[in-house]
Amino acid sequence: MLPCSRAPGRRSRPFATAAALLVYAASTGAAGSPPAVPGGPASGGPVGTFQIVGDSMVSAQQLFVGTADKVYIVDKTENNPTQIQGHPAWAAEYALGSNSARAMDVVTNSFCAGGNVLGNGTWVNIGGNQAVTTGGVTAASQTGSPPYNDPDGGKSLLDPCDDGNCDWSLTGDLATRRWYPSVEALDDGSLLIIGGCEWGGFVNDAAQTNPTYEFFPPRGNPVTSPILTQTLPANLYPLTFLLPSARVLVQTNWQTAILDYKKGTEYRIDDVPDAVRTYPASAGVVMMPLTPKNNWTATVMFCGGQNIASNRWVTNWNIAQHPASQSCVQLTPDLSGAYTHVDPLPEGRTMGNLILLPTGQVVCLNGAGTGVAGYGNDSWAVGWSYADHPLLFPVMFNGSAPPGSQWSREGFTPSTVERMYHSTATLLPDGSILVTGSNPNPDYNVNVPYVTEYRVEKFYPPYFSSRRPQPAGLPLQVGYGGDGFDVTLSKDDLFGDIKHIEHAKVVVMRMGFSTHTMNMGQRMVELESSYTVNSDGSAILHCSSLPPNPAIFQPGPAFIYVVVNHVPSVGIQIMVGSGQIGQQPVKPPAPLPTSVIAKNLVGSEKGNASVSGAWQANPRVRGWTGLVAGVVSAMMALV
Ligand SMILES: *[C@@H]1O[C@H](CO)[C@@H](O)[C@H](O)[C@H]1NC(C)=O
Ligand SMILES: *[C@@H]1O[C@H](CO)[C@@H](O)[C@H](O)[C@H]1NC(C)=O
Ligand SMILES: *[C@@H]1O[C@H](CO)[C@@H](O)[C@H](O)[C@H]1NC(C)=O
Ligand SMILES: *[C@@H]1O[C@H](CO)[C@@H](O)[C@H](O)[C@H]1NC(C)=O
Ligand SMILES: *[C@@H]1O[C@H](CO)[C@@H](O)[C@H](O)[C@H]1NC(C)=O
Ligand SMILES: [Cu+2]
Repeated sequence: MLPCSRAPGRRSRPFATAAALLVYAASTGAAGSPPAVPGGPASGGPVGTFQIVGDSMVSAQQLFVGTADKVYIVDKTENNPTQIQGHPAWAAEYALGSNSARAMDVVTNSFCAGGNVLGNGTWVNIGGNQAVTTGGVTAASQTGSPPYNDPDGGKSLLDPCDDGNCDWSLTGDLATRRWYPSVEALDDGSLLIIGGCEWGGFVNDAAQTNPTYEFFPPRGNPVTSPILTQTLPANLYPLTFLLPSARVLVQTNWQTAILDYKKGTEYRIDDVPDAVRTYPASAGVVMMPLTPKNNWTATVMFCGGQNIASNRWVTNWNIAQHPASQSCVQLTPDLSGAYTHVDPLPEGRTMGNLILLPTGQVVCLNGAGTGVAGYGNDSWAVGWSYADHPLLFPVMFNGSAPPGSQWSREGFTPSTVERMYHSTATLLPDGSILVTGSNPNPDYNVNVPYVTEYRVEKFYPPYFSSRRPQPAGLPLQVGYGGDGFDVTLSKDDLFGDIKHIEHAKVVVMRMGFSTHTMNMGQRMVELESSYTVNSDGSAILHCSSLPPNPAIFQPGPAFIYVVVNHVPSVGIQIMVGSGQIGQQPVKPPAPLPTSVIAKNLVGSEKGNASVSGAWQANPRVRGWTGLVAGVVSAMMALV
């Protein structure tokens, strides 16, 4: 079986040579100016459909939403027809407003890099492959030689921007070479960089594994992570999540550990059941919403993947036709080391991204029914692809629904574009899902069953049939504890019915860095809130800041949405925390006012049974014990 990128002559360099950190010279840190109508209208295609909206210019192996209008796309070194600086382009800036792309110069080979955003707003692309020539074969020169002139990216740290002409730049070196590293943001806005191998390949092996973690900004020598020394070969791109306890969940191959990176210690919890979830088995993985109701406790969900024993990854058998797993499991590591099953996927899936919506539902899309990530020239490969039977139908998970009905594709229609290895997906500010990429080939190739794909699609979740709430008063910065803020919702924003205030919520979301079926950093927190309903049927949502713990939601850029009646506003970009890397200011949360409803609406048709019946059950309203009479008297003072 051939490696993901063939690299004859690999290991020609010693272990400790440089890997680059590329930074997109980005000023993405500052929150941009808000749109004229905060959270303005959204437009899209019919609900539940995919629409092809543009061309990515390069193959979208990695991407992230950098600003309200710009998605940054990063490819590997390959022969894309678009040229820049005398070589093919391997990166692009995609403008959502105009659905147009601009080529960018990415300065090292970012093949199978990881990425995430720092607490100061700078996005970093980390690690990569050696310089290559045609067909992904290692180049003669590691500092750049024709035809691709692509310096070694093994230690690259790259960073982007939004001024319309900036490029990626090299901001530093890692201590060790990393291909397929994972990158997790920490509670001080710095990054944990973990795992990978030195020279690439389909799976890891003892001769080139890098079973360590390091930090950016650097904090000294890499530290060995025992789980990474015990999980060969399917332990590239370990699945990592910072937990509210400020420890990191590390799931890789069949094993699971909790890493206390502050102490340099880790311990094991249960093995994951049913299937390998890491690359190349490539399950979908997502942290479920952190909410007041669940006390901001983290539950991570893993869906799909492949049931393949560790000794079967390097034998030559037709892995491309091996059926993928349907299993879907959850883990709440700060409470328990045991996995629990939720409803299985309707069909087995490998490489199915799990994308969180502002409503708290999760959409699974992309991927295939058989095989795994990776590619090679094996006789059984489909073209070069190690996966087959593309799955074009998205499916949505509703964690509140009873067992047996958690997954649904009601009202959805399938895509027409196959999204195999090296495809990507991300939530957009308007609540649609951007889907692009797919290139299970060593170089640009349109003469195979699974081609190098440039088509960009959007998928429109159910709320695209509704008018969007247009909240006023959303902040551009949200801190940890201290004073909150008030958001005004018009009667129209409440869909003309004050009963919708009861479940209205404000959520802070980070879309993450999408690559290899992961969205590194993807996370959503619901803020605590209470409300005042005015006599004219409009309302004010009183919102707390984020909980006073940056490990619940790391500092850095994010998007904020107001969700009413299962319909989100259009998200606006905010800065979470101080905007600086370092210990974040944390204050005790200011108490929220008691929820009140204007007297004229209490007992009215709309404010009557539907609202009053729910008051006492509302877990978000601190200290609320009053009955209707109490509410009415409190209202007198306010309205
Ligand atoms: C964020 O911090 C990194 C690491 O110190 C630095 O390279 C980058 O320039 C900083 N970005 C901003 C916007 O200050
Ligand atoms: C919520 O979680 C915090 C720790 O993050 C804990 O101290 C507190 O007791 C929990 N509250 C409840 C009601 O479980
Ligand atoms: C597959 O790749 C190997 C290693 O590069 C090469 O030796 C072999 O000739 C290739 N086989 C085919 C059928 O292309
Ligand atoms: C999710 O499930 C709950 C419980 O069945 C239901 O009330 C709610 O409407 C569902 N949400 C969506 C968006 O389907
Ligand atoms: C309000 O609720 C009461 C008690 O359930 C009911 O008798 C009354 O008809 C309701 N009023 C309106 C306007 O619906
Ligand atoms: Cu890859």
